[in-house]
Amino acid sequence: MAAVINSKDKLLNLSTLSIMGILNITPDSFSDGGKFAQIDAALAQVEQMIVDGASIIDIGGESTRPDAKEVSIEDELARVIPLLKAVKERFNVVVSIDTSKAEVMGAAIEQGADIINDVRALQNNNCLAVLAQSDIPVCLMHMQGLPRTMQQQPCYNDLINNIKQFFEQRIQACEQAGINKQRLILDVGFGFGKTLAQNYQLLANMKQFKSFNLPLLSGTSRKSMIGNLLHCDVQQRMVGSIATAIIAAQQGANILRVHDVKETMDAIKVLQATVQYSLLTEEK
Ligand code: 7PJ
Repeated sequence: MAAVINSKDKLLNLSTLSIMGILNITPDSFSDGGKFAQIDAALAQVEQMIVDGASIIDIGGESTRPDAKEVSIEDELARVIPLLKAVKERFNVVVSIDTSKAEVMGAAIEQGADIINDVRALQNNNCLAVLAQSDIPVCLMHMQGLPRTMQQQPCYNDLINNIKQFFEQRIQACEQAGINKQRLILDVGFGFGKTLAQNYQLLANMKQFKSFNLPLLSGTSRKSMIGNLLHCDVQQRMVGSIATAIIAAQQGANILRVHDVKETMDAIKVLQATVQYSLLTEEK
């Protein structure tokens, strides 16, 4: 297992769990009028997430909700790059950029991004080539279909093995393009072309993906797999999200991508204390 992943000057120690805090940027956040105020608000959110225990900040400028409009390259660059620059100037934190566009990846790498997080696993044009030019880690996420239609009829003949096959193919494509396997992080992609049952089947079986000997990222925070189970809207999903985070951690997840950093960290500390103090008991 790659316990330590090297991202330029920073070492992310993945033998313990890392919390990746999600930085919300709303589509109209960066309309000219509000630009500086919005960046200030985002920086305040980043600072709070760092204080609360996040070691990675995930910045994304494209919504992958089924009803979301496509975002142009120009708009995505305008949303992400100034914020990335501002965060890198102000904080010494690992910054991940959630994008599927090669142009955004390239610009982000130039501006000091530490991780590229791609829900399309570098399948879009030129993404492999852009990443091959750098040496930063990349998260490859599994998605069946595309955001607009992915939830219509998710279909697998063998959920776990189909996703394993996808990872095998993407790892191979990366290696062929010149991206070392040791740079890769895997993510089963909760909510991306999966039914409620399939999402929970994946959560229960996350350990199986440890067979790749790569770090695993888990992103369940506030998703429909919680809302549809608990029949609650997005503001009421924190407790359910934390429950999934704990299960993912027990299943061997190395990075938890979450909105509620402080609350998730509290729950993780309880889990870690339990694991640590369980060693005081000798097995009979
Ligand atoms: C994920 C993501 C995820 C990774 C989003 C949302 C949708 N990146 N970006 N994994 N989800 N790696 O947060 O609800 O699950 S956007």
